[in-house]
Amino acid sequence: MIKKVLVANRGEIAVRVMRSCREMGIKSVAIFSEADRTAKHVRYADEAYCVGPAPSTESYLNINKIIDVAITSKVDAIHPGYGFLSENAHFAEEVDKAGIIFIGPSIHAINTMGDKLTARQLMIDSNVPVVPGTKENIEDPNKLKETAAQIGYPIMLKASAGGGGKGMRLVREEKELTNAYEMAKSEARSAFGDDAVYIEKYIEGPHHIEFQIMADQHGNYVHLFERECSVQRRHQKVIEETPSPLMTPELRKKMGEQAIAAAKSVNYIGAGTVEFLVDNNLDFYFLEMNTRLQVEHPITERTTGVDLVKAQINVANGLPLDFKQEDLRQNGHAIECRIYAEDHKNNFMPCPGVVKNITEPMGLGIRTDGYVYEGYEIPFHYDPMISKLISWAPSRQEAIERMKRALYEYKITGVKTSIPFVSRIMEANDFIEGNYDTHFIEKHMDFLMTEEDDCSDYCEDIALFVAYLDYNEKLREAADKSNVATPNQSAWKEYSRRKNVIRY
Ligand code: MV4
Repeated sequence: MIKKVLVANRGEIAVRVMRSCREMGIKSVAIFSEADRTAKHVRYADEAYCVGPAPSTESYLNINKIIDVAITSKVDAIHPGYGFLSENAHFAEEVDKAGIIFIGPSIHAINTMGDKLTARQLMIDSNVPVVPGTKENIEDPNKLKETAAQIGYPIMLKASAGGGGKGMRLVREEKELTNAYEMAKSEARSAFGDDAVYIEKYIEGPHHIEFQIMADQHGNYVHLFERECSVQRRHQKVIEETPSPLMTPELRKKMGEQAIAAAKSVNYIGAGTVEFLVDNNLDFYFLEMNTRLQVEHPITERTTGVDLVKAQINVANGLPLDFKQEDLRQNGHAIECRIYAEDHKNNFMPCPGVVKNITEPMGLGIRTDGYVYEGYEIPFHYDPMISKLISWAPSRQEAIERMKRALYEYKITGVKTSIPFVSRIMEANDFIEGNYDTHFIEKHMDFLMTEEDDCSDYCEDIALFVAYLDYNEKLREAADKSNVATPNQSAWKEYSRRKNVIRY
């Protein structure tokens, strides 16, 4: 049985994993870079070891060093979190060779799903719908035109080694084809060292809907329903919610079955996510499978009641899943807003720096998974996501209202954050009506960039002003009685009036 886990990650996900370990009576070991000595995951863990300098290639991606630490600290297992080494088959192999449990799927599953052409072929063989297109690497430029014409424009060129939007090119007409093909190929070659490229029919205005799956070592497979992830900007998710406003019970059943079929085709074990594109006719197509725990897993946890990290550890221990498909229900509605340290008014530039004040939202139906604290310096070396705010309520409308309330309570000073940007999304009619697809952010950019002149940043100041005015009133009364000059209230009055808070 696993008694000690090394978490090969940093930030909010490292803390998230350690929290479940603590609840399970499992000791946790942190690794950290020289830029992360004071990081929250280091403080939270039972033990912590430095694995190298700040750049992740020398620390969080340093396989040999991480395995050294795992051996020295005598852990039974390694949890990779998301990003970094989480989908690196070579790492999983090295962990295995060291006699340590990798909390994740098999090397075979990581490799198969990591190569998009192999995954596509496997889905075709398993009768899981894929986007119409080619099954092979397009090597002959002469065949390129012919194949593209057969599929019909617009088409997409995709790098087999890509995924998540990397090495992708949209081609609307034949005259753009050759150039786009060369670009996609050379981009793939330099980014992945693999220039295999294939063609798919382009799906206009699709939804990105993914299914959470969970499998144990005894052949039990379940899905934990969908997450709607269409609110993205440049392939970075911004908001996720479950259930999807687009979903019907029939579609959910069909997609859930196909997600399980996709997982079964690689004998998947543990937590995984099957991504689909869904078009306007509600036809759906397998896109890729992510062989890790995902950033947005908490919305699934909130609606199903399943602790996914705990389930991952139980599966790694060889235990059977302690729930069956028919036990699972989607209870209410959950929304996640990703909070980035970035300046959306300056082209979404990352904004690392020292956090001066932080007040996190609390109360009914709210969860925050974060890691920054007052005085903490967000390093510029890593992902700028600093927390995830999750709201839950019985209905979607109430979950939105609750999210707005929580965003109002959320105060971070010292660095710019995406709190105003996501707050604005919660006020957009198309979002409120559930009427959106993957083009939502670009379509509503003007609206999202315009903040209303709200006073939430000044609330605590305003409370002080009210107290001051009371005090001033007493001074005035005293002054009237004693015939001395009256204190001047006009500056305070003007401030309050402009902020539209206190009316006289
Ligand atoms: C597509 C597509 C339309 N048609 N494939 C982007 C991320 C990568 N996983 C696949 N992506 C897309 N593939 C075909 N055949 C549109 C996208 C896409 C997208 C997908 C999901 C979420 C946001 C997106 C934003 C732009 C494009």
